[in-house]
Amino acid sequence: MRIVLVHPNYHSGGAEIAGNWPPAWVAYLAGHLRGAGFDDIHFIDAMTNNIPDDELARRLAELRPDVVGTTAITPSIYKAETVLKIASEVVPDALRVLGGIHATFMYKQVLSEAPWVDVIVRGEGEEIFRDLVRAVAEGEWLDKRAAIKGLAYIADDGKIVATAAAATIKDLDAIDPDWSLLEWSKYIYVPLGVRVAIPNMARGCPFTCSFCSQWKFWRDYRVRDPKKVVDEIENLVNDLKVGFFILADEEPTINRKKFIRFCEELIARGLPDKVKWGINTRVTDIMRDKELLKFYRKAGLVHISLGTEAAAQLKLDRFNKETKVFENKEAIRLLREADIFVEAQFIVGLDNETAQTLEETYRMAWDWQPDLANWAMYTPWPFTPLFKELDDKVEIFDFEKYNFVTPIMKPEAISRG
Ligand code: B12
Ligand code: SF4
Repeated sequence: MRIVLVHPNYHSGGAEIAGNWPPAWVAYLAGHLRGAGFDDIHFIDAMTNNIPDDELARRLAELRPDVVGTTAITPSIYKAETVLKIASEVVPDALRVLGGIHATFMYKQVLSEAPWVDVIVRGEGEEIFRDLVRAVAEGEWLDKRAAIKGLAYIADDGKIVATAAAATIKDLDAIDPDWSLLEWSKYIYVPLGVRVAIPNMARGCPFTCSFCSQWKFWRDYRVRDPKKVVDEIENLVNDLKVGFFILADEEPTINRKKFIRFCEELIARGLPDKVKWGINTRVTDIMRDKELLKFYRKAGLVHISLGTEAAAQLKLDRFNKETKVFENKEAIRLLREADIFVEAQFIVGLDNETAQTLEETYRMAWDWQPDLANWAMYTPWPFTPLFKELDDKVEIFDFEKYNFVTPIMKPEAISRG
């Protein structure tokens, strides 16, 4: 039973300037499959290796898989569909599987425009994919598919079927990721010149910011046992020579007790001398943990990306972001004082954006003095309530451009250049 996972060759600029990043989805799915007895797993990172379609076709034909799986965020959906189109041409007997956030919510559209996709895994992938692969191995895929939760596919009568949603994974500690499939010399974090990994400690987010896709995707908030996460990091450092990691988590700090345990465990094992790390988090957690910032730094935390989201309070309210402008400035000051590099994220280009609000945001960013200001174009994911609310203000429907770099909607008072 041979499984080939492919990361599609999509590029957008932005975060990629900091280096080549390893795909966590591959490590987590492969680890779980191995635990279930499937160990003939291969990985092709078409993104990092910039693999053209003809070369991908050649590699797939050579590997002759039974299952081909690929992933998609919204902007990479067409490239992911192409991966499976190529598979349908060169290894037509392999089952073609698509997972990830975009297809989870947009399965009807995806199956309509790419009917060669055999099945979509909706939501958190480990358990659903394991059940699916088992059914394929037993030769009972077609008979069993209606009974496997969390799938979408085109049934024999041509109708699109979505099976019941699968429960979220209750015991995240049962997942033992396998990072060994990756070609480690390729994943370098440019600012430090070291190998980089993206382990995942917490899934989900207890907040419901209206522009965000993540809380909807993972549903309930869960945190792994910090000791097990540090075991994983120790292996990444000692066996695979990783020198920097970011937690893949939306919100790693909201469970303060577990985050502190995580830091204590890193310190107890002497890891901060060998590996530095970064997280995304919220301003409110930084304010709550004022007294702990130096301790976090001692544990190796050197980079925090803050979802300040928008500098004007008006925008914050619109986003349901429970935070206040003055807190943003103070959080940045506290982090810099603790010697932690602060990246502040700003979203620009909302419908009420004007030349004046842009200027104000820029001045405020300058006043706050983060180490790095990250300017993202406001991007309404097509499956969020805000997308529907914006209605005809959304001008671009080519999802490949939904990458925070291209303006998707036109603010009323600004014209397209
Ligand atoms: C790490 C990361 C990156 C890394 C990517 C590393 C890599 N090679 O994968 C870097 C820094 C390069 C990056 C870049 C970008 N990113 Co990014 N990134 C993230 C981040 C922080 C974590 C993703 C992650 O690893 N999660 C952990 C894994 C385990 O979860 P997962 O990928 O969802 O996989 C699970 C399921 O989805 C499912 N699954 C996924 N794939 C498959 C496939 C199969 C076959 C199956 C069965 C199941 C399955 O099972 C997995 C296990 O449960 C998320 C935010 C977040 N906290 O999630 C944003 C996020 C994914 N990024 C996003 C975006 C928009 C981008 C950029 C376009 C931004 C930019 N311009 O820089 C680029 C695009 C780069 C590219 N070429 O694809 C958005 C996507 C939103 C959306 N609705 O599509 C997110 C959600 C951030 C956000 N604020 O909204 N990103
Ligand atoms: S806090 Fe962050 S991850 Fe959570 S819903 Fe808001 S933007 Fe999304």
